[in-house]
Amino acid sequence: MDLFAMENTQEIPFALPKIEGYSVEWDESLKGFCIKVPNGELFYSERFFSKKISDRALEYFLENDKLSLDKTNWREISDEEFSKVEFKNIKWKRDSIKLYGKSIPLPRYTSWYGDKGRDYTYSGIKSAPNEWNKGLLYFKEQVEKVAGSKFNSVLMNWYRDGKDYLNWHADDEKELGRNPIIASVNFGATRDFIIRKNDKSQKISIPLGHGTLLIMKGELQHFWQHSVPKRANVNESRFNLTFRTIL
Ligand SMILES: O=C(O)CCC(=O)C(=O)O
Repeated sequence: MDLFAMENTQEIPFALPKIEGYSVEWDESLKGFCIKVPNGELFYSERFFSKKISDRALEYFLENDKLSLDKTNWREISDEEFSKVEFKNIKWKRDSIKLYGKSIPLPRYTSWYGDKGRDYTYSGIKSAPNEWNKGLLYFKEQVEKVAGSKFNSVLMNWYRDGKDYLNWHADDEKELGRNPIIASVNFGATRDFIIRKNDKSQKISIPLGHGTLLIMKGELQHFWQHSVPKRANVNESRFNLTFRTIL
């Protein structure tokens, strides 16, 4: 018996607007909440992955040829030093976006994995996928069982601490199809994942913690945006994996 998994309670750990169009149901077999919001659906499992697996994930993502996992302050490593570190399992990189003719580095590291040929473009950055590895395939297979969908790619985000963030956007690129199912897996520091209606009339703050799975589906990407805002009190790294299907 996995004692950590039993920490799943049936009390949803975040607030939903108390208005029409919302409903929550605990699914005992999936150990998570099926949530209906206006024009969209979510699935939330707070401790989908055990503590043991989640702790191993943190090591796995950071194993490298130079720096000690627990003693390194990743915020203090310059981009040049970072580019010389060879990570054993994940090919982390710092992308830049073009804004008003200027090249601006993203406030986080990213990495893209997937089936051959499943290139993906977001924020003007075109990424050819790295080849799947054992660890990522393990996570993919676990979330596919719950999502009821097969994924062929994953976008990884590494937020070094609360100063790293992600701006408002929707995952509405045409390669993802009309109503994409997107499975978000999270390890490390808990961060608030905020979703808001496109007209800003409704907002939900969803804590994504060590081992949490969140699935977004239905029409959500057409009617809602999401973001991960800065949090001054967060000093630890957080890793997010969003599994997707590129058509
Ligand atoms: O870090 C997260 O929870 C969100 C990631 C995300 O929305 C994205 O990469 O598009």
